[in-house]
Amino acid sequence: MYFGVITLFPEMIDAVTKFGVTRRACENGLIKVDCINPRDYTEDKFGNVDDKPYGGGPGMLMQVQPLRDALRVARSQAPKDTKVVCMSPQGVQLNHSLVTDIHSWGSVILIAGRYEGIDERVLQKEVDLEVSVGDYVLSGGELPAMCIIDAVSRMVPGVLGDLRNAKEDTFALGLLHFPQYTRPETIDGLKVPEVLMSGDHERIRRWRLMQSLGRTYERRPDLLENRELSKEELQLLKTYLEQRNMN
Ligand code: 4GM
Repeated sequence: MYFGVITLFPEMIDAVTKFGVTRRACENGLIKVDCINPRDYTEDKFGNVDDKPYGGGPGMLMQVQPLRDALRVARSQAPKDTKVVCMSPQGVQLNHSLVTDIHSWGSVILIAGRYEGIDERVLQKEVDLEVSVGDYVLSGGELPAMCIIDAVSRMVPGVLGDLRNAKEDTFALGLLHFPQYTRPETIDGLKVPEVLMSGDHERIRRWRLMQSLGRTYERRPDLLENRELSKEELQLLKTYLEQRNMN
C-alpha cells in the first residue's frame, strides 16, 4: 500500500514509520510512506508557503504554486492513477467502510494542509475526495492523514500478526468490542466475570457476542440500524436487556 503525503511538517508523518505496527509494516515493505514538502518548491523570494485570502479576513491559505508543484512531484512518484485525498473538516467523515475503500485503491496521496485551508479551485481540479476525521478543527491535516495511514495499514495482509486479524476489529463486525480482562483476578473488589474463567469456549463466545450487542445497543444504536441481526444475536440482545433490567 502506497501513501504519498503533502505536508509542511514531514517529521510529524515520520512517527508512523517509527512506532509500533506501522513501523513494522514499513520495515517489511508492506506499506510505503513518502512525504513531499511544498516548502521545497517555493519560488517566492521570501520562501513563503502561505498566501492571503481574496475578500480579506483573518488567517492565511496554503499558497497555490508550491502546493501544486508538490502535488505534481507526488503524482510522479506514486503509481499511476493514484487518487488524491485532502484532509479537511469539510470532508466526508472517515469510517470503516471508507478505510476499506482507500485500501482497495492500493495507493493514495494525502494532502495535509495548514493555515485556514486550500484554494477551492485546487480542490476542484486536483482532489478526488475531502475526508474529515470528525467534527472538530485541528491546526493541520497531519494527524488526520496519520489516522488514515494507520487504519488503512491494518487492512494490509501481514501487517497485523497471525493472531490478530483486521476482520475481527470492532467496526469490521459492525459492533463495539466486548469488555476485556487481564490479571489480577480481583481489582479493588471487582472480579473477572465467572464465565471467562470457565474454559467453556462456546459459553465464552456467546457471552462476548452478547456483551458486544448490548454495548452497541446502549452506546451506538446507530450502528445497529445498518446491520441485520441473526436469530442468535437477537436472542442474546434480548437476554442482555432482560438481565440489565433485573439489576
Ligand atoms: C481546513 C482546510 C482536518 C483546515 C484544510 C484538517 C480538522 C480536520 C485544514 C485543512 C484540519 C478534520 C487543517 N482540521 N476534522 N485542519 O479531519 O487541511
